[in-house]
Amino acid sequence: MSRLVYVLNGPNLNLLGQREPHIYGSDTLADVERACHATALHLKLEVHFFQSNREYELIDWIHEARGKAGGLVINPAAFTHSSIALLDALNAFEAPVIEVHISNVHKREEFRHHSYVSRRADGVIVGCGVQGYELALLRLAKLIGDKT
Ligand code: CA2
Repeated sequence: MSRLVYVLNGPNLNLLGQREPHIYGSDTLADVERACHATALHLKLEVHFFQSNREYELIDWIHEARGKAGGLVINPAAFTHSSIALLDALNAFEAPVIEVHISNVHKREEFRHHSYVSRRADGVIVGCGVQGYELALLRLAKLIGDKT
């Protein structure tokens, strides 16, 4: 299986580290990307890291990952709770999907408790801060298997 992993980030995550540090911590998305590349190196994975505020761009990246990536990590941000289109795109992706949320969405408002993406995800990591991305890569490395 391909050791290429797409890491996708949804709307407003470009503001990470700049606002609401009590909820999302003080690391920026650039810090998260650096940490993902470092972890990927260790796990012999290759990471392609993306963020968009536009639903269609996230969908296009999921389509691009089809037949190419061995796994996908996604923090769909607010699209988690609203987007059937993202769910449909993920349903057309054949390899493992891990959903990540930096905050513990279950401790927050009721509308954050439901995720369309969780209907497709093979694993869900919530409330582990930005470390959730590294945990997701570790899980994908396990699912993809050892480098041969
Ligand atoms: O906890 C998460 O990772 C979320 O996916 C983050 C989303 C939120 O809508 C989900 O319910 C849970 C929000 C991302 C916005 O990120 C910001 C970061 C810093 C400042 C402002 C927004």
